[in-house]
Amino acid sequence: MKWEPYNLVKADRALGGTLGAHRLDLVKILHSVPAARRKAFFSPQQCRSMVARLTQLRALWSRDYDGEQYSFPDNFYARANGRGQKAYFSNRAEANARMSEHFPGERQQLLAYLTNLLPGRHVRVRPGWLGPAFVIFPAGELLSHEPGPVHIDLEGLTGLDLKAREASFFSVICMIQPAQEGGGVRLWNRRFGGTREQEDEFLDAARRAPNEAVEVNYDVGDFLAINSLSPHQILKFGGGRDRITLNAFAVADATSCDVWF
Ligand SMILES: O=C(O)CCC(=O)C(=O)O
Ligand SMILES: [Fe+2]
Repeated sequence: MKWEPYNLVKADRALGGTLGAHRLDLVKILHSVPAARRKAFFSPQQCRSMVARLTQLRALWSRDYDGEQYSFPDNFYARANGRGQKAYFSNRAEANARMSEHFPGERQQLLAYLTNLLPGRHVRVRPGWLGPAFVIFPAGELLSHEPGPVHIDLEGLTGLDLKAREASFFSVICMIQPAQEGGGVRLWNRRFGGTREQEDEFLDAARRAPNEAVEVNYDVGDFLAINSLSPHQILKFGGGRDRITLNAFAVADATSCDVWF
């Protein structure tokens, strides 16, 4: 019943390769285990530097869910669940330009790593969308009182045949500034295979089986990829430090992988 996230570093070493040398296939991995991780993908110095730049850009953060969380430069699912998607798409070119201006190396590093983990596929920012972006959960806000909702990541998958493409959707989280206490993620080893109408029922069943879930903690710089169709939940956190991640969603088929946030 209990499982552990797939260890990308260990697997790569076992294959005798330099990390991510076109030997591992993230899509296949996430078919058999709901999550894969690489510890310290970004160095502590890189993370400190990103936090410093983000802090300077504070005035440009997007306020999502009434201030429960923020994003830089933007967040599709927050728009889709809140103020509407139109602003996301009209803001998209400027948002991508902001990421390229302020975080060019980090964005590239993440896309390059995904390319290594997805042999045979062309990895790109989904045309017309924003690429990887930051999410900030402020200390003392909602997540300090209660965990986030149990959910799967279906936003942005409109029009795709979920059943046929199962397990080729994944969500990437890079921990840039962990919370002082807690703030990990709880994951269930289940995959949604139904239609959107069955989503609530599926999530209720996961909520009723808390003993099945595994908790994954983050250290600074950690990379975690999760199957977007496996239920997950951010755990509450304490302390006076904001929880900051660099995130992306992805859809992959045999030849391509489109990434957005
Ligand atoms: O920040 C995390 O640990 C998970 C984020 C998440 O669930 C999401 O972005 O959909
Ligand atoms: Fe999620």
